[in-house]
Amino acid sequence: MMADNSNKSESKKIDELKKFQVDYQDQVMTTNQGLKVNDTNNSLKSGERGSTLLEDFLLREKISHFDHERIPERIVHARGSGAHGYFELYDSIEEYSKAGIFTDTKRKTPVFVRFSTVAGSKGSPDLARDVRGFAVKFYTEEGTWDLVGNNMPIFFIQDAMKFPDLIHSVKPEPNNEIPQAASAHDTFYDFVSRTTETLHNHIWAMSDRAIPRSLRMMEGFGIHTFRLINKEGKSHFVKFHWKPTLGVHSVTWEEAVKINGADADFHRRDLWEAIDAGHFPEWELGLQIIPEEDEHKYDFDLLDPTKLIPEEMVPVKIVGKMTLNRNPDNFFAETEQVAFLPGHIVPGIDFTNDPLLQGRLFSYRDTQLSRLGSTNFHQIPINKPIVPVHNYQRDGHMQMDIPKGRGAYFPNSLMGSCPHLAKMAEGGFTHYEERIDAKKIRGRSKSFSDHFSQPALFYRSLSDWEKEHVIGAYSFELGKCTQKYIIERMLFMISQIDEDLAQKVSDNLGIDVPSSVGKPLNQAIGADDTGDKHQPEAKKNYLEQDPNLSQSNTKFDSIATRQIAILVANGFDMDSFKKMKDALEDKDAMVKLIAPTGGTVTCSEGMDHEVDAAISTTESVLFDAIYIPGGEKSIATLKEEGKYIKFINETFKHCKAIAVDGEGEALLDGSFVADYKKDAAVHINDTPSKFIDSIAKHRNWERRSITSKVPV
Ligand code: HDE
Repeated sequence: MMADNSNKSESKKIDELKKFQVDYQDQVMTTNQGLKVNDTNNSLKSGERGSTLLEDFLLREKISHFDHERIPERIVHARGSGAHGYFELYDSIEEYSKAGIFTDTKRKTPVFVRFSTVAGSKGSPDLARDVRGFAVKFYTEEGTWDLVGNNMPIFFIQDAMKFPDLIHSVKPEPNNEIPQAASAHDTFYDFVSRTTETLHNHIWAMSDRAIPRSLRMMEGFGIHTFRLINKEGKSHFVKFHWKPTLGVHSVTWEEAVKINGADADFHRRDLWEAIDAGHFPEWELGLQIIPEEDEHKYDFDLLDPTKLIPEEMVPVKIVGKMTLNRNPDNFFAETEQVAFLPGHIVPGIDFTNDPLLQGRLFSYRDTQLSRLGSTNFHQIPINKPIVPVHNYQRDGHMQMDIPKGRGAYFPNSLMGSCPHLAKMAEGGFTHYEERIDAKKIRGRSKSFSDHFSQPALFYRSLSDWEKEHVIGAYSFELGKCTQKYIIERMLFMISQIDEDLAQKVSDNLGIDVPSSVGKPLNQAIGADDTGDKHQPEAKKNYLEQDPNLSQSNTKFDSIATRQIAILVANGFDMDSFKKMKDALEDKDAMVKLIAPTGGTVTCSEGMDHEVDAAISTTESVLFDAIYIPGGEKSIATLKEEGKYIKFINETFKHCKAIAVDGEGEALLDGSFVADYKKDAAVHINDTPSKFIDSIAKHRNWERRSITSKVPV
């Protein structure tokens, strides 16, 4: 019998082949000089068993190119995944910005996006507890605009000057290069516990935001306050937000640890497969717009990148949508060589004096010079603007253009001063004329001294299950530190955010929260020598909660692209299987058949179905839910293999949905779930729509009081 889903994969294979045949049709292999090559397997030797000859220019070219294939990885954000797409504007916002991308609703602006982790090396696993980079390159008709953000709305430090310290503390320790892609170690907590401004971003990093379910299910933020400038030259402050249409979802820490072993490329693969399958990831672009007059209206400084503007105070105005619809053709040429610079802006957008942003304006150009090796990095295809580039810059390593004419200076008469300056009507960039009347100082505004109010607001805004995850994360991370005084200092810092939180972490660690009674805070943390001129201020409470900060209030209306494992063996019941599979696929879920071996598996109607993974090659943590159809013979086979019980128990432990039909229930009976069949996300002979609702809810957190007992 013909395999049920083999037709699909066969035609995909043909499409793939066609794609490459078209691209490479009639191409003969050549050297880099265009010389045709007829042997690339054997070097030139003095006789069949003789030594290799120095003369072998083919060998030398091939090996030498290979020897130089690597470029330095990014010092931060080394591990990343990219995709192409486009941005569309819903309605013009010309009252705020004159940028074409914000005024022309007919445009489809091409974009390239690179998501990343921060601390790990290029080959580190995707599910590290870490901030995610969210960098977008807009190839606009007025030049390239890079919005180089993160998936958290605030940053660890307030001034660029501290960035090397922050990064040195979180990177593997310099003596033994341990640990890889992990913040859970002494040096990081030594720094964080003495640098109170880090605490806000740090508590976000302890939350589920740091372990996304998918890169497609996380928010993005420009972090800094920028400016929008309209055609009258009027400025408004703005914060940029990306809101994923699939909602914001995460895995648990326990899953993250296991996913890193089961599939270190989990996020990269997920992004690639979703785009490949035509489920294009989407984010809406939102703006928080603040009139210049309101600059000093808030309890925090708009220039302080460790502060967010609660959406409860300034709502996010949705202005457009970004869709990622094409995977890169070549990882190195595109994702590795893409160079984002916060300094790439277009008329209608401008900077503020945020001291972190100001430092970034220097760093990114500088870093490209050592990574890409040439000041001509903008000529690499992925970095090339879509508009023509004309100026008098010349030469440099790897110059790709051949500029014509004698005049490489401006003004010139020999070439009629061409290229000439842009007139205002042609859209030349002008800086916002900000009034400055100040003393030159090396210091920081006192308005940056409140370090506890917003971490406390964040924690208060979380639901109970999210708070439990934060407590677990602090406990895990500090539990990995070896120096008791660092742990104590950190516990003290946490107690400044929330005493109950600190107490719970302290209980888990078996280390008391130290008291600071009567001491100024800097002395209490032994930070008198940090050089910080201001005491961190006492915590304020200007907003009790912001529901937008909790993932409990995200979207739960879709199962699109969720991975559903169907556990089957020969003889599985075709009726119930087909009903469920069709219903899931109808809602755009990705259904995977897991069987005792690879190859095919035969259903009750004698049809062969292509297996997606043998049970020995996969793990439950790679799926969002499981379904077990009936079929006496199938279930009898599954019962013989202990890993299915592990699969079920783990799925239950991680609060995911489980559905079984007919004899499938018997497999549950051997598992921990046997006693919890009434659980809201355990479906026995239920309709597919009930199962679908449970998957859309992402997790059944109600279950979590018993999950620690599950023996996996
Ligand atoms: Fe970066 N950052 N950063 N950063 N950053 C880099 O530039 C830096 C900061 C962010 O996918 C580097 O091309 C300094 C904030 C992303 O290619 C480097 C400071 C935010 C990416 C650099 C910051 C970011 C980078 C390394 C403090 C969120 C990856 C490679 C002043 C708004 C971009 C490179 C990609 C990469 C410096 C702080 C986001 C070294 C000095 C805040 C998403 O130039």
